[in-house]
Amino acid sequence: MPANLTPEYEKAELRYRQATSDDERLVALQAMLSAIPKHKGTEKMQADLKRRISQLRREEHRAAQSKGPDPFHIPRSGAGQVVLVGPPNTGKSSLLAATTHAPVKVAEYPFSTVVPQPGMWHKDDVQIELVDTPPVTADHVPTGLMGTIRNADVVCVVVEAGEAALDQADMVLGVLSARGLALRSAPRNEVPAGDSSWRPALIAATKADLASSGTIEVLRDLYAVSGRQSPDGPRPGDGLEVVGLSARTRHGLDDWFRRLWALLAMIRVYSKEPGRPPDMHKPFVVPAGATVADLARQIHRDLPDRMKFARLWGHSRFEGQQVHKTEPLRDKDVVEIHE
Ligand SMILES: Nc1nc2c(ncn2[C@@H]2O[C@H](COP(=O)(O)OP(=O)(O)OP(=O)(O)O)[C@@H](O)[C@H]2O)c(=O)[nH]1
Ligand SMILES: [Mg+2]
Repeated sequence: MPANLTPEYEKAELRYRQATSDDERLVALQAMLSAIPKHKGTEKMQADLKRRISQLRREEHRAAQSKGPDPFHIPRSGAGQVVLVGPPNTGKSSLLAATTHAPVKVAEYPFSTVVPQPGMWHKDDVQIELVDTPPVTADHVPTGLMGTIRNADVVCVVVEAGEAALDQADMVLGVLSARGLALRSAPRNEVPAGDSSWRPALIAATKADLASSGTIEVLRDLYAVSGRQSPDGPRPGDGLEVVGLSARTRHGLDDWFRRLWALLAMIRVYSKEPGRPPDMHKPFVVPAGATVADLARQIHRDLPDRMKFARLWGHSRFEGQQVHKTEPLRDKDVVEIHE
């Protein structure tokens, strides 16, 4: 080491050697550069310090860019997004594994899921998005999970059918209610725009293959849609449907889908060209209450203006009845639009 280095430089160099992160290394290198005596004898060292500083800056920049999006932000796709929320080990990931192709980790030990994982559940001719999440406990809600839950269209509380079911459900409902979120088994189209105080929801009691059927009935009685009567007035989960199911035997999965679909408040409508049979494999999925004009808009942006009338098969008085574009549609209607 050249003799003319200052104690200040040497201190900075010591900090560099003992640094445990790139951040600390960068700060130390900058301190070394500013403390080094500026003369011909240290020119090489100065150049070397500058090179190391710019290399570290480049690496930090690259790391910041590759950090990528927030894993707790799950963009919506499909007819609606359902987030599974529950205590550890209740079988949330197993439900995704049973219904989707998502790469989920199922394990005998608790806390096996650490970040949310979406998957598409294709059933009949429609699809809904399920989101598996890391578990919640009375003392811990993973950072970011409330955002995932609020962003979803429907919340499915996943508990184990059995003795612990009631405590598990109460814990989850309590944790959400403490953060300002109530759950109700009412369809999505009843949530007023901009209201984030409640979400459409239901309780799924899993591992029903291990439980006696009575336990699901007890839960159902307690959370019945008519409301739980308690001396303290309504509780956070009053008015919640309960569905019993098993990822292992697949019992109850169809019923679960049907109820989730009802909460999402979507309808499927089939389009048909004049003189041709309808395409019964690819429905248009529109919100409940949508009209013929809404369907037309989904087919082509200009179609609502161009269309003259439609013919309707399904809920109309007679098959092929001529209807106006303001006609509201029902699930499984077949519509033929005439320009
Ligand atoms: N008998 C039975 N076992 C199940 C069922 N569903 C899940 N299990 C078992 O329960 C354990 C936990 O399942 P997971 O799907 O990993 O549970 P999880 O809720 O995702 O757990 P965390 O991610 O830790 O919160 C595993 O050993 C599964 O095999 C079921 O329907 N029946
Ligand atoms: Mg899991």
